[in-house]
Amino acid sequence: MTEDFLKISKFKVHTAIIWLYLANNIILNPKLKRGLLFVGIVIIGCDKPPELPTTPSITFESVRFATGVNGFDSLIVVIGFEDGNGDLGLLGSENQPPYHPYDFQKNAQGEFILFGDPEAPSEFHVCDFVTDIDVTGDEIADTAYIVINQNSFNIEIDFFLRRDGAYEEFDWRREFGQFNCITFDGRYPILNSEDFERPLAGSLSYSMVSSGFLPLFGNDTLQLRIEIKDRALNISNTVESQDFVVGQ
Ligand SMILES: [Ca+2]
Repeated sequence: MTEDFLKISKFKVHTAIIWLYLANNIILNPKLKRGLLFVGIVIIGCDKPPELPTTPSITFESVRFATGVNGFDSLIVVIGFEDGNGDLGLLGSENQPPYHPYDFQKNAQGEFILFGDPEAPSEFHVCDFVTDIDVTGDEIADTAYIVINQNSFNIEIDFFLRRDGAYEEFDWRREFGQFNCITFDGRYPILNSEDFERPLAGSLSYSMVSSGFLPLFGNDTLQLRIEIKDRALNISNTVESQDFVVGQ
């Protein structure tokens, strides 16, 4: 939080601590076990608004690996955030545009593209297709080509492996897409506790649970890159974690 913000926060300040378990929207590889995203938030909101941009801005605070029971380990990242109009957070039930999960892809004739069509990826990845759906109306189950709508998430977490001094992205969706569509992109909940726009600032703790961190990464050097969106789809700056090793 900036010094200016602290000065302004002499106005009536609401502080709330909310701990929420969110049903995640991750489809985890069964071998990696299913987990929950755990989001903890400390919010400071002001009725008399400081002049903050309406696009969210974030800072990296910490990342921590914690071993759990039965192999369910946690990677907990904490970021600081501020947003001038506080339109932060999505409900899990908000699946209407622009927050819908994916877009069907259509060809030049406006027809749905199905698996096997020349316009579709030739290799099957779960992230690229919806199966058992009758999109053509002929009562035949289709496998239709889709593109995931990144606006269905309001927090994006990208994993990078450091190898030979360079960072390479570890793309969960591509690594396991032949089996399951895995991502640690997700949703944090509505943060504004009042029914009017106001500046918000605070910390957001985002926990990713998986039994795959140690087997996949062991002594590799990892870095996370994180960004968030507000409800108007304004995208924050991207922050980077420090390098860390889950196996140490
Ligand atoms: Ca905003």
